[in-house]
Amino acid sequence: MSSALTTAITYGTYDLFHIGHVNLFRRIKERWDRLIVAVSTDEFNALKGKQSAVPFADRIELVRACRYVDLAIPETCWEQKADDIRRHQVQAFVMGDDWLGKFDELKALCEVVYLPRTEGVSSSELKQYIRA
Ligand code: C2G
Repeated sequence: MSSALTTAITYGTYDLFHIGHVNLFRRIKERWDRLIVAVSTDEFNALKGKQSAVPFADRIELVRACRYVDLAIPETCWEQKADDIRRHQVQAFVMGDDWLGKFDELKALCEVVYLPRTEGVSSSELKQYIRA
């Protein structure tokens, strides 16, 4: 009896798509069968106080181009996570551990996992390097 496919979901801006993002996606796919990635729109980024260098239309296409990603959807607000988890029948909500504990309320709906960030790289560090 084959077990049903498992699905994980993660959320982010993914500005200047880099190895830290790819490491996260790859490690998620080592544990779950499908990965859904919700990419913050430019409007939601403004709510998060973030100005991304790369526009949403390109950021979501770059995420879609990643071999570990099965589906990419827009993230338009903080509150959509519970609906996304139900709609996509998600088994795990996964984030890097800079968010440790911040989404534990979702444990009522699915497994909540925080994975170690990749050290030494971030979109903001890349921006500073490019500006230098
Ligand atoms: N990340 C990582 N290692 C890095 C940089 C980022 O593992 N060196 C992870 C973060 O922990 C996060 C994801 O990559 O899980 C996306 O990071 P950002 O694009 O910075 O997204 P963020 O601003 O954290 O938005 O509703 C949740 C928000 O949309 C998260």
